[in-house]
Amino acid sequence: MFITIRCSGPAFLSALAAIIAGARGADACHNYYISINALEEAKQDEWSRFGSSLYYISSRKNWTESRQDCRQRGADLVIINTKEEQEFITNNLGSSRAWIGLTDTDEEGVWKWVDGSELTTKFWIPGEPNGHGHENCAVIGHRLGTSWSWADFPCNDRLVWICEKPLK
Ligand SMILES: [Ca+2]
Ligand SMILES: [Ca+2]
Repeated sequence: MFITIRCSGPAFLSALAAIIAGARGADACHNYYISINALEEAKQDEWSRFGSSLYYISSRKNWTESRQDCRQRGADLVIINTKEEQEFITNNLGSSRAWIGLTDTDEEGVWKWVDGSELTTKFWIPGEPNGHGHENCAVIGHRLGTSWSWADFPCNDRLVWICEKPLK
């Protein structure tokens, strides 16, 4: 069992999202007949660049474990500051939901990014966040009708996640 991905950047992220979503098969830039270990190894050092940051899309963990994974990589969960960054990520996420670095765990209803900054530019879908004290971590890629963007989810759900780190 093996995985080979002969592409990088957004194409790599698309391939990865397809794999995570359960795709099997091959195309021009990748073929994936996977063992989980091989997938983990393949992903280990695969970062994608956009603007002045590098991005990494992972397998599935809860929010806290996801953040730990990012920090072990010298990064943190993604902080989304602009519409363009939001679009870059949604375009590369495929059909997955993923944790982002946004939580209201410290104070219910007060959403903060993992760097401590307050939430200013928001991409909540209509009706979200709606989880009150039960949903304190934010995901990107949630769908509700025709809307597709952020929602609050229970922090212990196991989802893929997105790390971000500055280019050195
Ligand atoms: Ca909450
Ligand atoms: Ca919610």
